[in-house]
Amino acid sequence: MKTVYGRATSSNVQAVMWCLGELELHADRLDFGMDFGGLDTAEFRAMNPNMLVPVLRDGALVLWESAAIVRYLAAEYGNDGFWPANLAHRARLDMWAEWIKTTFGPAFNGRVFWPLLREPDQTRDAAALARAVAEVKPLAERLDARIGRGPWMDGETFSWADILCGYLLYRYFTLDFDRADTPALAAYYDRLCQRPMFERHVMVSYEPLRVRD
Ligand SMILES: N[C@@H](CCC(=O)N[C@@H](CS)C(=O)NCC(=O)O)C(=O)O
Repeated sequence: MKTVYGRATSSNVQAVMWCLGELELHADRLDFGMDFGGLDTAEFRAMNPNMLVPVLRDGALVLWESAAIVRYLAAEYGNDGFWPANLAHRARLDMWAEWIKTTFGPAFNGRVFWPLLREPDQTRDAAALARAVAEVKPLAERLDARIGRGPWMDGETFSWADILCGYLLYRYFTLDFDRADTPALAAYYDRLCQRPMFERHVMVSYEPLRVRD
């Protein structure tokens, strides 16, 4: 019995739900966070003292941090293609997953996506946003070069690394901002869009998150 605590509009919840879907694992997802609330309770804090989603409950095991959850699911339930047993092989993929989480994610999601969506035009720091947009470009170009012909991060095999590298790309490619020219990344995103579990769990409208002027 698996439960995911977290609203469907959270990109981190989306990564976990997408991973569960790819592994054909069922989980009940409960709406927690933002307008749904529920994070500042003793019960929730006992699961995640950070009061953030997602949280996964898998039997007696309770986990937070989306990337850690995805790695757990991949290791516990994935085959050798989804979660390569060879450590060096896996680490070469994992460094990109980590780079997305620590470098690309904060640069795009933190400094471009959220200001564009949540800060009213009148109060948004336009210069900071322009700098952030410029800073994302070389990062996207780096990812574009890494993906190359793909089709997946691990060549012919779709793996957990595609989830951790791909979960922000719906936002990245649908948000109205000045993107770098990245044909390989765009083709990779198109391939992700063909995956039913990406469509179901990641291609979720972020309009409910927008603050209107
Ligand atoms: N590093 C954490 C970040 C978790 C996080 O920031 N979660 C956000 C949603 S994406 C959250 O809980 N925000 C508060 C809310 O939704 O009310 C992870 O990857 O799980």
